[in-house]
Amino acid sequence: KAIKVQYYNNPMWPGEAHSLKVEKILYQGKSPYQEVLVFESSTYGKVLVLDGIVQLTDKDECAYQEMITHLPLCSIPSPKKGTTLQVLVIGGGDGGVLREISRHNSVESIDICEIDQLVIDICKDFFPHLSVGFEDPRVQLHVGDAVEFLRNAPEGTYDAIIVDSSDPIGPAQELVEKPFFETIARALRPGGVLCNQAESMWLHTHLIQDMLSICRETFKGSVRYAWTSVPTYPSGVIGFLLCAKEGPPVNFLTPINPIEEVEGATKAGRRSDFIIQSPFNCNLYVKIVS
Ligand code: AAT
Repeated sequence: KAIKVQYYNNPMWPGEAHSLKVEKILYQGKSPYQEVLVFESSTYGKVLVLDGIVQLTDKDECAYQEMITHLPLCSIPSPKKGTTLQVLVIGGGDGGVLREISRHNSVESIDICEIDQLVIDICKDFFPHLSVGFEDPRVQLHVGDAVEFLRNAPEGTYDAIIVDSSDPIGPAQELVEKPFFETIARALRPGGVLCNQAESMWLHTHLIQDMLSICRETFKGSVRYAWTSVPTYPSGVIGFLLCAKEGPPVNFLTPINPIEEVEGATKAGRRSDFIIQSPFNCNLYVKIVS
């Protein structure tokens, strides 16, 4: 039996589809926001699907979670003394990004704003090696819409904001629009950084170009596009928009803040050693528009 995910009637990838062989359907349900499906695949382990789109699989989640987390966190200077960095995660209800942030001991607090309680609960049942991220005592969970959360966030608070959100059809629609980026810039402290899930350069060139120009207007520091390979995402590639707010300069090209393991923080996490060893050594940065 095969399950059709990322089917070809989706305007995000017209004319393309992706199939995974299903061993067993483990959960099927509906929240007020989206359809939630978990199945055991024959080659990628368990798979989380929202509204027919793969969000993560056991086998390749590491590449995505590590890149979206360590690209921004390794790009900001480590505080001279103590743990002072304030980080915000948007989306990411599976907990994988929290798991990766928890490896940085320069981080003092981690807010997460996820819209869908069902995603959080289901991942606790089926993806414990990701939801382990919620066990970090620095994590503060806010269940709600990120647009609303950021509108009310105090100005100049966060050192890093990571937008681990779904594609812009459904509850994440407003998360690619200019007003959203403006509220992010407002919530960052000078020199603070944003890392935003930014789709595939093979499929979404226009969306990426629009996001890049919005970000170049909104963030006066550097704005870069990076990508990594995630075989179960459409076209096998996913990108990230990296933006720095005006302030102490950030260039995103050289890692300056190491990943200092926090004792016992993520023991249950599974990681891809090869990426962790040198997140910036591979040819990550692709300039899409000049
Ligand atoms: N780390 C797994 C990858 C994801 S999960 C995206 C999460 O964003 C989902 O849990 C979804 O419920 C949440 N989300 C969507 N809209 C909002 C919103 N407005 N406010 C807060 N959270 C939201 C992303 C996979 C990317 C797939 C690329 N094709």
